[in-house]
Amino acid sequence: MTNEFEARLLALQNAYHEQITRPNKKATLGNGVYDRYVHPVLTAAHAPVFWRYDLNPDTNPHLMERFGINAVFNAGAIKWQGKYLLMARVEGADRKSFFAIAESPNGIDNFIFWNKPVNMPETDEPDTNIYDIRLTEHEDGWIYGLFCTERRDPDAPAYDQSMAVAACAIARTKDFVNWDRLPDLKTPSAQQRNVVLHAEFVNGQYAFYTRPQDSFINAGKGGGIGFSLCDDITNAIVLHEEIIDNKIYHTVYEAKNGQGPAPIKTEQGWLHMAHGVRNTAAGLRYVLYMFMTDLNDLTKVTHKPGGYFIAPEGEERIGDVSNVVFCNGWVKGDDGTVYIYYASSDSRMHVATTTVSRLLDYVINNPADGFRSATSVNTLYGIINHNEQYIKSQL
Ligand code: M1P
Repeated sequence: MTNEFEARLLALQNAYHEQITRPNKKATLGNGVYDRYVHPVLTAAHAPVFWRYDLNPDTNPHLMERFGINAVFNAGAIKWQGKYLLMARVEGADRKSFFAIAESPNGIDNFIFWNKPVNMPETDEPDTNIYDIRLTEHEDGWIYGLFCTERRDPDAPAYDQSMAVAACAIARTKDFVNWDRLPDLKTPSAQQRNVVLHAEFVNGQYAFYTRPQDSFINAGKGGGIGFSLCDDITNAIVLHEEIIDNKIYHTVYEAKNGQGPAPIKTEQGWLHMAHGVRNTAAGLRYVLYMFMTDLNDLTKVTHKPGGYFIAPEGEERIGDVSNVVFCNGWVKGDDGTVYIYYASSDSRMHVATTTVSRLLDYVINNPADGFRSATSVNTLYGIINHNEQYIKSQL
């Protein structure tokens, strides 16, 4: 081993160590609904040195990176055995994504990847790319991971190497190391992404949030967040998708939307996080929004504040796919704290913290979208008049 090799190895190990030990702290002020944090919680730089480098000086005398990690984003989340786990979409320099689990003792910093990425079994139809897992601890006793499996469209002409088919893959585990892969979900729609399993049985059946779409990128005539039931998750077929939250003209979810993680149960309803997409001259803009569904009728949206809950801000706005925030994982702590894990610009993971009671206040009391400029002004007049009366009452 040369001095140069040794020095380089030490520098790489120090850089990695700095990432996994850096304390995180709340950003100042915030909006009262949630707190952002100063540092991302998981990035490509969190990938262990022994994933990226051959550490043997005989076979890698220049200590070259042998396997580049491009990005770490769109993570499923769960609290398991007292630890906060993120099951991240790790994307190599070769553009292929896979899953790897990182754990933290407190949910806001010190995330460290387990030694090996997840070795996800395949069906008879191999996956070209897998991503965006949603973890659900189901009342049947299994922990399910529903994720997107992408394969080249079998009908694509040779000249088109982009046409793809997205479908919902289903796997389940009890330890996050050994996974059973079940057949992909079958639905009436041509393609599916952003499919999520509800944690409870509904009328004795498994319940899915779906996102029907006509083609790989565009929701087309499909779109909206669908709701479907099926008897057997080991051969999951749904015959009907009821759209519970549609895309709507001139909103932040005009072009498409998708359920985030599985909804959180509260005494007042199910809290949902979702992403909404609109088109701009600079490309698609992805933001997060929230709504609540009825405790007993999951197809009924009872509350939905207008606009976005989180939009990309500052450095979050820049990355491989800029102007994107995406959330497919959150954790509710026993004390009511909610850890919202969101990715920015398909590049890195962040956390925002809040509580169930703040989210309920937000969802119930923040004004709904009136869908027109005049209704927005009307809403604002209501707030201003209310404040005028309050200020007068204090004089
Ligand atoms: O690039 C932004 C996101 O695009 C897709 O999401 P959706 O299906 O809602 O358009 C996914 O590829 C997602 O992973 C990605 O973050």
